[in-house]
Amino acid sequence: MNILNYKKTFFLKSVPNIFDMTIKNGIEVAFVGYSNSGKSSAINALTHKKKLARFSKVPGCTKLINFFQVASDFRLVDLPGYGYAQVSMSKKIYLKNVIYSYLKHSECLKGLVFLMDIRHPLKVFDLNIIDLAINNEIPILLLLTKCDKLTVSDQKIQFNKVYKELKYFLNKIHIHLFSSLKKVGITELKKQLNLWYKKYR
Ligand SMILES: Nc1nc2c(ncn2[C@@H]2O[C@H](COP(=O)(O)OP(=O)(O)OP(=O)(O)O)[C@@H](O)[C@H]2O)c(=O)[nH]1
Ligand SMILES: [Mg+2]
Repeated sequence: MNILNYKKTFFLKSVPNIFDMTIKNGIEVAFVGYSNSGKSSAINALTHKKKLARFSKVPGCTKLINFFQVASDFRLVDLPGYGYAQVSMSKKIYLKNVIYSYLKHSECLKGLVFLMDIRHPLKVFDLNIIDLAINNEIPILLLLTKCDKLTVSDQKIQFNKVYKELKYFLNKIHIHLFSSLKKVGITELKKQLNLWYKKYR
């Protein structure tokens, strides 16, 4: 039975930093990944709303932590993307701190949806965040995004590469192909969110 109706999701609030978030109860699942990896598009695809999480052709657009309410006790969190080349070093460090402090200090975070462009997975900063999440016992759903950009055989090659690299963590990380454009992996994403919600509510 589908316990959550993602179509009912609405924008709740944006904050520059976790310490400005006043709601401290309920369950949160955060979407994290490089700038342009497809976080906002995934939230839009999941909720069947074209512009809920604003997405832009200009990467690096999302600078705030954006909260979306699916149910009174369940929120999706769109974290700022990291690693956008055009951003100054001081801004990069600032964004990294925003993301790290959210991951370390959110009392509501119960799962991480980790988005990586299937063509460029497991970059250094991705690996740092995976480490941080594992050390903080936050389970991860890894989505290899924009899979529509590769042939099926190249998708398999990339999937296997990531699978091998993360083989020691596969009890904590699930990996799926994903495309917001072609609606690949959305059922798996919903299933995982529903599981986390059921487990922690
Ligand atoms: N082909 C294809 N393009 C996609 C897909 N998902 C996102 N995109 C495109 O990739 C670009 C970035 O997508 P966003 O969803 O804004 O990425 P983001 O991770 O939210 O980026 P930041 O907010 O900068 O961190 C946009 O131009 C999207 O249209 C997909 O599944 N397939
Ligand atoms: Mg975004």
